[in-house]
Amino acid sequence: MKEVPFSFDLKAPDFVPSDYDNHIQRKLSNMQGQYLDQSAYEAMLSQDDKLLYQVYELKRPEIEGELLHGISIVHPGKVGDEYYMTKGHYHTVLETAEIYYTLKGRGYMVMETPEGDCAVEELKAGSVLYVLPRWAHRSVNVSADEDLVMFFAYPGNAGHDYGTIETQGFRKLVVDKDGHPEIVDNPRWSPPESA
Ligand code: S6P
Ligand code: ZN
Repeated sequence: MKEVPFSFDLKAPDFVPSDYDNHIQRKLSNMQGQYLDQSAYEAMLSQDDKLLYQVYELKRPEIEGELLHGISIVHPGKVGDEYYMTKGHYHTVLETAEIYYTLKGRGYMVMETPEGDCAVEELKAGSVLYVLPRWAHRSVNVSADEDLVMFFAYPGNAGHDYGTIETQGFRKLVVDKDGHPEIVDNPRWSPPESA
């Protein structure tokens, strides 16, 4: 890990960092139970375990004063009518924010809080999204043929809670309706156990 200030490049067209420590690849098989259309999911998986998104991370100590950062790339595609998306998560330390800068592509960030608020923000090249503390977040690529590429940064101590979303899902889904993205209620959303 670097012990002096450093810089790296993000260059079009793919924006893969010139320097990184960790490359995460999430496939269809990693998204079990996350897509609404389970039979479309099973049918796709029986054909091919497609790569849905990738994350390139630069390693930093996972402590309060540091910023974890890198690039996420969500590929274009759909499972049934639902666009390719990230798993989505809360930060384990709920009171930690995150900032995203969209470098390429078109999509939405689906967000919600444990208190029941939800928000969906558009992502497009050049836009900066500030995810407030307490908001779970999932990015969705709505382009038919282009990657959604974003730079992200968040506090080193944030951690990831995937389990809450795996269990209850997000309140809102982004689906293709006649060739256009539409934000709809998730019919399978279930309230947190404590509610
Ligand atoms: C981490 C940050 C991103 C995501 C990435 C993949 O706090 O929000 O780096 O990890 O977009 O999403 P997910 O939900 O699979 O971690
Ligand atoms: Zn996050």
